[in-house]
Formats: sequence, C-alpha cells, structure tokens
Amino acid sequence: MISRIDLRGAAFPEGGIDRDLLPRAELDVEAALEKVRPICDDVRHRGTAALIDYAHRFDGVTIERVRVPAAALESALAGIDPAVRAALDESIRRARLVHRDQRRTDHTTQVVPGGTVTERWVPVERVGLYVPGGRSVYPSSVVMNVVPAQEAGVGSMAVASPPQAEFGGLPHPTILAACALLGVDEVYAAGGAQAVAMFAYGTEECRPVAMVTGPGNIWVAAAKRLLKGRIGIDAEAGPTEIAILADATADPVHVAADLISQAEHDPLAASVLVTDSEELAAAVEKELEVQVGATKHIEDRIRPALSGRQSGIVLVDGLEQGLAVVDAYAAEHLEVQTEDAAAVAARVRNAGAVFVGAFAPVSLGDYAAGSNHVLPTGGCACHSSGLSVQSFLRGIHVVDYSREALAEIAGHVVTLAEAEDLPAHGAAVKARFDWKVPPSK
Ligand code: HSO
Ligand code: ZN
Repeated sequence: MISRIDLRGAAFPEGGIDRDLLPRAELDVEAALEKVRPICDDVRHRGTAALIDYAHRFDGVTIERVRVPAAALESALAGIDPAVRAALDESIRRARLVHRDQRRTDHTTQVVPGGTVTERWVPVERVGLYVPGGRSVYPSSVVMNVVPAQEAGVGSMAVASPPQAEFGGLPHPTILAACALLGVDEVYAAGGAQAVAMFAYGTEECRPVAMVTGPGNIWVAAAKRLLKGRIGIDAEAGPTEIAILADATADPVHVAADLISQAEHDPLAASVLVTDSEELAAAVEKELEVQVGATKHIEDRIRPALSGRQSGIVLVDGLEQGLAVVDAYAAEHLEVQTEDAAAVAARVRNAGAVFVGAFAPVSLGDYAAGSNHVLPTGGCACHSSGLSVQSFLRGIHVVDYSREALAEIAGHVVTLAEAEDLPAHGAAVKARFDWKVPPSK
C-alpha cells in the first residue's frame, strides 16, 4: 500500500539532499487563480448580493443574509454535546497557556545618548478567519486561529464558514458553537474564494479586514494568493503531512497509527516514514494493512493518501542521513521516535512542529497539546513558522533622536545620501543645522 524509497548507499551532499528525491504532492494553485479572479471581482462590486448568488451556486442553499444571527450562535452553543464542549474548553485553556507566553514586550535600544529606537508591537486591528465546511468541519481549527489572535490583542475578529444546506444555510453548528465558546460573535455564512473576497473588500454586512487566516481548499488558497498584499495572510495551507523519523526502538503499532491518522484528512495527505531499520519498515507495512482495515475513511482518503506518490517509507543508512532527509523534507509535522528522542529532536532544523518520543502523537497536537496546529506545509517549514501570536503582531520601529544625537551622525547620513546620488536626503538633515553639516565628533 505504501511505497519504499531506498536511499541507503546514496551520496548525501553537504548542502543537503535533493528534495525532488523525496515524496511530495503538488498543488497547482496557480491554475486556480484565473477561476477565482472573476468571483473576487464580483464580490468586490456586488457585495452581499454576489455572496448570496454563490451560496446558491456552490453550496446549494438559498440565504437572505450572510451574517449569522446572534440567536443561531447561542442555540448552537446550547446544543453542543457536553463532552465536546468540555474537550474544547480544555483545548482552549491549553492553547491560551502556550500562546500567552508568546506575547512580546516593547523593547527600547539606546543607540547613542539621546538617540533611541523602540520596537513597539502592535496587533493587527481586524482579522478574518476562514473555517472550511464540507469534508473538514474542524472546530479545533477555530481554536487554533482565534486563540493566538486574541492573545495578540486583535480587537476585532470575524469568522466565515460555508453555508450548509442541512443546517438551513448556516455554517456547521459545531463551528458556530466553537465561535460562541471563544467569544467570537461576528460569523458569516460564506465559503470558498468568495469568503476571502468578502473579508478583503468588505460588503454591506462585513467591514473589510487587514488579515485573513485559516485553512481551506484550493479555491481559498488561490483567493488568498490573489488578494495578498491588499490583505495579509497566513500560509497557503496545503494537504496535511506527517513525517516520522524512527529507529529500531520505535513501536510499529504507534508508527502505523500515526501515519494513518494524518492520511485520514485527505487523499492528498502525505505520510512519510524515515528509518534506518529494515525490520521496522517491514513491521510498519504489515501493521498498516491491519490497522487500515479498521478505519472509517479507508477508501476515500486513507488508502489513496498512503498509496499516493506523496507518501512512502524512506530507508536510510543511519540517524545522520535520517536527519538530513527530514530536514530536506521540512514536514508540517515531524515525530521523532528514536532512542534519545529529545536529543535527536533538538537537532532538527526544518519542521512545522516536532513531536518527541512515544507519547506525543500528532493527534495530541491537533487537539490539545497547547501547541498550534496551523503549520507550514509543502516544504515551507524551511522558511516559515506555524501560526502564533507573532503572526498577528507588527513590530513598529519608533525612532527618537535629539538635536545633539542627530548632529553626531549627520555627516555620515549626508555622505551616504551623496553616495546614492540622493542629495535631497542629505539636505533634510542639513536643513536642521542652518544648511551645514555639523562636524562629526
Ligand atoms: N492535522 C491538521 C489539523 C487537524 N487535525 C484538525 C484534526 N483536526 C493539520 O495540522
Ligand atoms: Zn490532523
């Protein structure tokens, strides 16, 4: 069911191994751009009327307004299964603990006497969160997006999620309940590219936002790419990935269960095992066959995900090569199930999140570790981080210099301005000193 890639004996160049040797799905967001452009333009010009039309066309529902009434949020919260509510409460509590610690304090550097630069951290004023509907109804993703924004101090938040025919044109009730639990009262029944356009341009019902975050399908990713610049975005989320770096000490039952867990998201999800143990590889292959039979989403997602070219078991010569492979792969989630797992995990350079040892499966992080589950996919972990308080903050440099402090550096500023053939830049300094350059001390 899962293919093998044997890198044993292969040369491992110093600059890292070639990513193309490793399994990975490709998502052609570029091709979707032309399809979403007219939709975004339409929402820009016709606002709510366009959203109502798209709800009819894409979601098969007739709605009269896009904003979800407060009463619907209240009744969703009242109707939520108490066990789900308790689990969400604990997930929120843990996420808050971790994200609160990510807050940043302003810092002032005295460059010279009388000359300071302060970095002032200011939250984004208003954020729109997209929450998918359909196959993936994830209240946990509401938690993972809303908590860091709230802890960053974002003042205004709106959520959009597709209208569902079976719920009378409202988003899924568990999504509504999660919003209510988190104190988010501005929710819209809008999905796909049109929801992102609603956030970016604003409509009669929805004030425009400065930033849009949250997972979504290819249309959502394309709309984010299209509107980026006008709005800030988090990453363009691709299909979920799990990589596991394991040696002979790993338990094949755990390894197989964890590979299957993320394959459950999507037929394009990637499950990659990197190991130097032929025995483990064989035992995991066997175990996959056994466990897959007992899963719910076997034919539509798990089997195609595990047998797709994005998944595989990569055989390596040893731990050093294993680390080189996982660094080159830069997985969204990386589990380290080796001897001395913490020490091995500390050497990992590229991963969205690292899960250490036998008792930290990715599912724990998906729901209730306290960590964030919105993480860079598609190899983006080599340059980006997951969602955090920092994602919602901007650092503003505040420059405060006295006359004396400016005088001291004026000569160098004028010199650099002249070197760049921008004499008016230098003049702006000279104007403050009777058009002369004060002698540098
Ligand atoms: N593993 C997904 C998040 C998720 N899992 C939501 C379950 N629900 C991407 O990190
Ligand atoms: Zn998951």
